[in-house]
This record gives sequence, structure tokens and C-alpha cells, in this order.
Amino acid sequence: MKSLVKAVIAASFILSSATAVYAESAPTTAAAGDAMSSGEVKKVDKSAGKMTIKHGPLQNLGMDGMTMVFRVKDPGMLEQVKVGDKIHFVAEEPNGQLTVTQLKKDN
Ligand SMILES: [Cu+2]
Repeated sequence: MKSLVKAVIAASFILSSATAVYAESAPTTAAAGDAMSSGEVKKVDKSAGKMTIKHGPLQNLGMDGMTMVFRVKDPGMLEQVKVGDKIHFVAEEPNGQLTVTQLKKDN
């Protein structure tokens, strides 16, 4: 009887740890496609088509938080924001040029 109890306890440990691993990995995979990073606009340079962003971690680029210059995919993005604005954005690196491809001003 004791060995049966041990077997049941062991089995439930295996099941619960397997469930925990699945629960941790699933949301990351699902959200990876359209996850936006947070940032603050530090400079807008319309003539160069660039903006400087103090950004949080950029998971898709494997980059930690820092302040840096980005190109923008659409020059109109530079009209939507001003220095000091808090934003959410997606940056990609299509031709070795870090480019903001999506931009949303925080409310
Ligand atoms: Cu950076």
C-alpha cells in the first residue's frame, strides 16, 4: 500500500511539473509576433528620417534597454510624436538598419 501511495505522489509531481513547463513556454510563443516594446522619444529628426528612442528591452532583436537612433519605415511616424512622448513600438533590422516599423503613442 505504501508503495502505491509513493507511486501516485511521484506521478502527480511529474504531471504538475510538465504542466508548469508548458504554461511558461506557451504565452511567449503566442505573443512573440506582435509584441511591442516601450520607449520614450528623445529626439525627432525629420530631415534625416530618424528618431532617438530611450527603449526598454527589444526581445525580437535580443537587445537590452538603451537610448539609440532608429530609422522610421514611414516618415509620417515622425509627425505623430514629439520629444518626451511615451510610445510603444516595433523595431526590425531589415537591411542592417534598425527601423521602427510600428509606432503607437501611449495615452
Ligand atoms: Cu538599442
